[in-house]
Order: sequence, then structure tokens, then C-alpha cells
Amino acid sequence: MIPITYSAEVAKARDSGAAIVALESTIITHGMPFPHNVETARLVESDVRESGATPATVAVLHGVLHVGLEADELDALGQAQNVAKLSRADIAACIATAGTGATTVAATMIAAHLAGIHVFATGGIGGVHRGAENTFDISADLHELAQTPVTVVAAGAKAILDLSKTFEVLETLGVPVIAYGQDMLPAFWSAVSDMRAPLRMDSAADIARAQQTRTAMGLKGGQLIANPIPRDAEIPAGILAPIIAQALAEAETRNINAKAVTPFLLGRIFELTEGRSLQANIALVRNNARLAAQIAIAMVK
Ligand code: PSU
Ligand code: MN
Repeated sequence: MIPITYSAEVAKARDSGAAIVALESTIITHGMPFPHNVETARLVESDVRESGATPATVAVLHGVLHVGLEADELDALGQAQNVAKLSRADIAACIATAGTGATTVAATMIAAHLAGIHVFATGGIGGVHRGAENTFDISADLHELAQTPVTVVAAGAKAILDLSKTFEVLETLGVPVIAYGQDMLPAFWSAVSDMRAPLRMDSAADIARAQQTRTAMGLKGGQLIANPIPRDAEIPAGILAPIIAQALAEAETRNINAKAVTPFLLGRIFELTEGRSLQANIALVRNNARLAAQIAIAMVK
């Protein structure tokens, strides 16, 4: 068995069968600048606690898979340099070579499943990048949703992506995409996109039952809950479109590729919106954490 270290609060929640919500760490190391990253990670953990569940932030520290970080470990990770960004392809290698890495959506789902956690909250999943017909850049997050039984609460896929191709791939892979409380899919920083959601649910209990039914039927995989950003925090798609276009053009000129693309784009959009994209990102992750806690509670009932 691989070594998993649980934080004290996660170990306690596991013993008592209490609701646990997994949280990823790439958003901390590659998605937001210091000190906002650590502040946000702490806020998201308290949102989960205040909603009645236990937060389990996942990372690999010095070769050990951590499910739940102690406060000092979270602080250290938020300031560490050269932390790897781990997905399905490299999480095992990182553990085997005593490395340190932050987990993406895909790697966090793997860790959550190993730890018996069924619900996970993040900002936005990775997906099909614009221009993927040339680059083949399609996030491993999509394939993970197709094979690992964890319900992922996100504000849709990040709007830097090709959203219609992303949702086409999810459909092909048999991943349920469920909009929470509205008919349309959200678009990360904006509450609605121009795409209708394949499925809609209005309660955490329905979402919990849908995952449990899927697993009981022997269907592999999780579900994507597309939870719209709160209206008072959103950035209208019209304002963002030219900014995203500029960031994408710069990424191309500078030959940014593979794992570096998403962090580069998020960083440039932060600069070009003078921090507004970060405020929206924080609001949506917190909103996702609260819904994930309700789903986790419904699952243990
Ligand atoms: N959500 C955010 N910010 C992020 C991410 C999600 O609000 O930085 C991370 C997740 O870890 C996701 C990753 O898995 O971005 C996608 O990276 P890629 O496009 O390279 O697969
Ligand atoms: Mn990629």
C-alpha cells in the first residue's frame, strides 16, 4: 500500500464516518499568486467546516500523499518554489521519487478515491484547449471524470478553454454534466454561457443520489457539477472575451505549452483584469466548497 497521511481532522472524520470534502492544491501553487493563494485555501477550508463537513486538501509532500494538510503544511506549500503540477501521469512517479507536488483535478480525484472520499470541490476543471485540433491539448481531468467515482463541484470548465469541445468530450466519455439550479451551463468567471446544460439538479440530495445510483449500476466514473459563480461576483463574458483572446495570443507568441498553458493564462488574465479575475475565482471556489459540503453530508445520510 502507498503511504497516505491524513491530517488530524480528516483522520477523526474518517473514524466517525463524517462528511469529507476533498480540495485540490494546484489552484494554490499554480492558480493564484501568493499570499492570495494561501488566504483563499484557508477560507475554502473554513467554508467547508462552517457548512458541516471536513476539508481534505490533497498534495504530495516529500513523497507522501497527504489527504488533509495541517495549517503549517498548507502555508509552506503556498510559498514553495518549483512544486510539480501532478496529474494521473506523474503522481505515482512523484511519490516513488520522494518528490513534492500539487494535485490537479485528476490527481485529487485519484487521491480522494483512495481515501474513500466521494466529493471534491475546485474552481474550474481543465478541458479541451482552444486550438486543440492542432495541439491535442486536452486535460486529463476529462478522462479522470470518466473513470474515477468522485463528484466534482466546479464553476464549469475554465473559460480560457474551448467550452463546446470540452462538453462534447465529456458527453463522449459518458460523464454526467449537471448544472446546479439553472438550465444553462456556467462559464467559470460568468454565471451563464450560451450552452444549455445536459442535466439540471436543484438539490444536494439529488446530486448525491445520482452519484450513488451511478456507482450501484456499475457505471464507472464521477460527475461534474457545474455550479454558477454568485451573480454579485461574476465578470460578464463580454468584458472577459477580449482579455482571454489577448492572453491566448500571448501564449502562442511565447510558445507556452503543455502544463504551463493554464497557469500562464490565469496569471495574464489576473494582470489584465487588474485582479478582478482573482476576486471572481475566489468567490466561485468558496461557493463550490459550500455546495460540495452539502453533497458530502447528503451522501453520508
Ligand atoms: N481551478 C482553478 N484554478 C486552477 C485549476 C482549477 O480555479 O488553477 C487547476 C486544476 O488543478 C486543473 C488544472 O486540474 O487547473 C487544469 O490544468 P490543465 O489545463 O493543464 O489540465
Ligand atoms: Mn493540458
